[in-house]
Amino acid sequence: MTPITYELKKTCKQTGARLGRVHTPHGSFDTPTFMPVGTLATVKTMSPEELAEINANIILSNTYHLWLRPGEDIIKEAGGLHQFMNWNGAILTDSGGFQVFSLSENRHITEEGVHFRSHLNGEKLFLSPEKAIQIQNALGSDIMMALDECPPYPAEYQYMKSSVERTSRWAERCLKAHERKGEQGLFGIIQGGEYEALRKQSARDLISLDFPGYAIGGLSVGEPKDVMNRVLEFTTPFMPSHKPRYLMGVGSPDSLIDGAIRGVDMFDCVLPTRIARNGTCMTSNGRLVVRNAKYARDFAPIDKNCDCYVCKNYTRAYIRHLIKCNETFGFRLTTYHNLYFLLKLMEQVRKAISEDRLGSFREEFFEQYGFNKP
Ligand code: PRF
Ligand code: ZN
Repeated sequence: MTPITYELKKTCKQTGARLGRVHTPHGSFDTPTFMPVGTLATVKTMSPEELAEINANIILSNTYHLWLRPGEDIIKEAGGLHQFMNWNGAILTDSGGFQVFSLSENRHITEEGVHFRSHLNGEKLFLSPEKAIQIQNALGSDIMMALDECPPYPAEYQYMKSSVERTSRWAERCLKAHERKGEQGLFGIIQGGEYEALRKQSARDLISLDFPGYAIGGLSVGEPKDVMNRVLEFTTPFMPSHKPRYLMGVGSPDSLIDGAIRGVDMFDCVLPTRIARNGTCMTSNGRLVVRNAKYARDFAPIDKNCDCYVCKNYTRAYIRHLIKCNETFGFRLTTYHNLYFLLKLMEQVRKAISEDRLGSFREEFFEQYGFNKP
């Protein structure tokens, strides 16, 4: 029934990381992969043609934002989100739960759903599991996400337990409300914070509902890196090996590698695109703040080891100048490079898995990126 399937190709003998392929109604993609974020039906500054050029094959968009603007009815009328934005690759939409918790004021959670005010005009709104699915059915994304609650870090065990239980009940309601089961896949989201027993309970509840894929939510919410790694280490073994595993909101190069090593297949994050618009680039030698004065007369590319369109044609000095002057083209260049860098990193990760050397790749990458420095 579900149009989303996962093929496990092999696991890395050195680390246990998974090499796989996910099939969707809008093409297939190799995993582990990174999904660029296109919140408002655009990956900021990038055309769909440019996304295709850097080998992005799945992007993420947001139910919450598209519901508020332009409204899912308009997107449905356009023929769905793919047609509306002219993107023919796969699209995953987040359910809106997390955005409501992070963006809106005066939110109030009940068993029915979450009451809150629009971050745009203060209008009173209500998002329920049924509503989140109705909007995503109208958008026509390939992968939809169930409505969940992502509690802040740290949260008390008792609060987290009742939250996990509600998220499970909401997941069941999402599944019941889903009206396009043959065309769109719905993923469940495992919560439970840092508590192993709750992650286990959450995974068990959701697995009994038989989703075509599972996400790990509630991480990268302010906890230290070693907590995230530990949670991943005990959570992924609770997840089925024949379905994709998606770690939500994670996109720093070190966390992508460390997540893959713990069995994660999909990641998304605004990090590469957001820092790009602030003049920060990801390079093989770590972050480079190209707006800094020291690059004013630096006519080298952003990353001498990068073979992207930007690094082949433009200098640090030029890009710095554009960004200092708030010129749109500057943001396009840094965004293009950062996304290229992360997608290329994931390609290197997949190659390392196929050759059973992801552990060695991690060591080399961390050394060069500067993560091993005290
Ligand atoms: N839930 C949902 N979306 C998310 C998260 C979550 O927990 C996170 C956590 N980092 C990012 N995006 N629905
Ligand atoms: Zn580059």
